[in-house]
Amino acid sequence: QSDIKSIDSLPVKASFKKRKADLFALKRNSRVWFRASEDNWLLGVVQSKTDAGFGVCSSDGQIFEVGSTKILPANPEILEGVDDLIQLSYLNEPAVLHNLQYRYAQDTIYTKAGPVLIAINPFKKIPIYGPDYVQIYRNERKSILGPHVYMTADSAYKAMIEDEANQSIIISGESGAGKTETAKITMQYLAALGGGRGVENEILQTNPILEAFGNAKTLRNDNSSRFGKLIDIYFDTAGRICGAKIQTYLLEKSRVVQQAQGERSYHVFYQLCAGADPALRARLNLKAASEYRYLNQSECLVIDNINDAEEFQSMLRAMDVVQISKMDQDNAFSMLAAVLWLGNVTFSISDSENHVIVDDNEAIQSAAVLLHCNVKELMAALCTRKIRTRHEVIVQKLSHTQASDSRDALAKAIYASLFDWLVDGINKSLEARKRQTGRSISILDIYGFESFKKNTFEQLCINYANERLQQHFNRHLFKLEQEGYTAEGIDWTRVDFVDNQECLDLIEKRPMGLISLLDEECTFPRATEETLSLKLNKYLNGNSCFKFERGTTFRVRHYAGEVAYETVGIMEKNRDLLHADLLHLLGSSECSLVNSLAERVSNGFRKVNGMQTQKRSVATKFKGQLYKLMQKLEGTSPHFVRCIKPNRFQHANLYNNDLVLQQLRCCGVLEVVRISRSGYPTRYSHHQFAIRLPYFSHASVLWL
Ligand code: AOV
Ligand code: MG
Repeated sequence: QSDIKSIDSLPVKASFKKRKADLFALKRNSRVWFRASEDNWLLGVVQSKTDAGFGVCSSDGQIFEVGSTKILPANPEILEGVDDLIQLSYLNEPAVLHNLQYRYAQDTIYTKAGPVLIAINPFKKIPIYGPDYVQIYRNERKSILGPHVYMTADSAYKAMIEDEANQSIIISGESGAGKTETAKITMQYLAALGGGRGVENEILQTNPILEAFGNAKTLRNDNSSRFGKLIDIYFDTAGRICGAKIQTYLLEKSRVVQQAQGERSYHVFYQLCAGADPALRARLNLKAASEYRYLNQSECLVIDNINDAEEFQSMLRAMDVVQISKMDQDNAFSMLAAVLWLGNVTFSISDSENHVIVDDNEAIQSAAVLLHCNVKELMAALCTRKIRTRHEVIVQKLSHTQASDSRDALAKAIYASLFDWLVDGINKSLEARKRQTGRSISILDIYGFESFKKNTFEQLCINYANERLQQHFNRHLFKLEQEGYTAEGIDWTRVDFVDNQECLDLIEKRPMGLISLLDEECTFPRATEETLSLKLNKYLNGNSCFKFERGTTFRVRHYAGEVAYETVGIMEKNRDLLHADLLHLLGSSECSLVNSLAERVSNGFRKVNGMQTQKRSVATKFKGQLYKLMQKLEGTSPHFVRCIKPNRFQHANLYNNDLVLQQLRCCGVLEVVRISRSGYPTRYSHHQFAIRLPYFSHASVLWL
């Protein structure tokens, strides 16, 4: 973290001058923050000025000698726990932290930071949601209650109607900080505006479905989103919701076949195993979750306080509401069971060259039945590979590793295409039915920044997405704001901020960025993790955001901290190959869902030498998706919500100052407060202003 600039140094010159003036103003009995030890700030009262600094009395009556670099003015008591950090007279780190902690201790989890809403995860139910609260925020009595996501949702709604412009609510924060919950609360508010019974309810019910299929327990969050999601909510001329559309981003498919110890695969598998009724169980030949290797390998089958069987019932009800037919539901469950049985498929060595054959057992039989394909053909497709030369077709036998990989590739392809199929089905149901105004509010909830002990391709993609989002935040709140002042010739002291362009360049610049180099290496059949590491080291070592560590590890300095990535498995995940034989097999299935899944998979592929190769690598495709996402967001008026995680243990009533500070520092919220405080609260062109005049409140008109 040492590389990330402390807010006290921003902006360098102004703050230095201001600091000196602040210190000079400290008198006997001034309230101050002083640093008793590293990063531990205490509140005290100045007793005396000394040559070296100050004599300070702490709140428990102890006297400290404090050097002048370790003391900061504290806000008067009357400013204790203000609604908006802008109101603080002194905007130093201890003051901001104290204000947030003071509020958090009273279960006031929302605080404004200028234009940004800060939401600190309470990790417990707080009674500030539901119809009564919706009414309050809707009826403009929000000033009684203070900041809330309802307030943000309401501002977006009003701005959409009044300015006739599309809006976006962009929710960011680390993994486990509360983005998905916040997104749901926002959706609830917007749904409540329309009465909440028709399409509004369908929109809300997409959440339990998508969470079942796209969320999983990780070491950071019991309900971690493993895909990104943008939902556009459309409104009709009466200002009511008339439909919605969901776009998803890069699902972490490796999780289907492998998870870190203590993590789980997607919730829906455990839900199905625990909650299926006897008839479904019999049809799928379903066993307990502990019987499936894809689920038992990580030694974590249950989540505290979660009943998978009950969740399954809620999910079924949600599928009914969203009008996914019973037949489609049944077919989807067959696919899930097929994936689980595939995971139990085993191989035995069949000859002296260590080639394998598939063991003929319950696993392969069940998988074939569920996929509606011929078991002999499935066995052949898993342990051999047909290679077509110009004159003949050669059947190549596979080694144990190759066969296991092709089995896992099949399972991943089925699951990922099932997920896309489900999203398409949901979108069909949500299609706008009434006449639209073309106006929408989009809510963005992606996977948050992640740093584990071991990080690989998935974390690189997730953190890259967060890096992009951070730039969008910076652009809006710093660049555009300051450019606006400069363009209008307004006298203005620049506020510096931590620009993350360099890190983005490192990842996406062509031809020498991480993604380009990775893609290039992926085209060499003989490339290994070592050759990839060498290549990255050769071309990227000069970049200040990149550090080659040793062997197959490299480090990237992200805006939110440094992360060590391993190249192990990165190329396979980026290539994401599925052998043509397996694809043919799915295509030949008698089940229309399996056929359509095969079609989805093959759309992303092209054929090279009998091998299905991705048209574009996974990372490049993701880059394109993110680019489109940003373009779309650029066309909306953004509302930012920053979720903050108060502790690493998902515990209620536990507030770790350092952790909060680190998140505030790296996301630039404090600089935003500085800018907004010195900037102008509203800006309109003369023309806009003249048109909007009737909307202005009395106060604004008087001011005019
Ligand atoms: P995330 O979306 O930011 O992480 P979640 O929204 O899943 O985080 O929140 C994690 C957990 O925190 C939830 O399961 C709740 O238990 C709790 N929580 C969050 N917000 C609230 C709230 N407003 N009230 C009560 N509990 C809350 V990730 O998807 O891992 O980046 O990928
Ligand atoms: Mg989430």
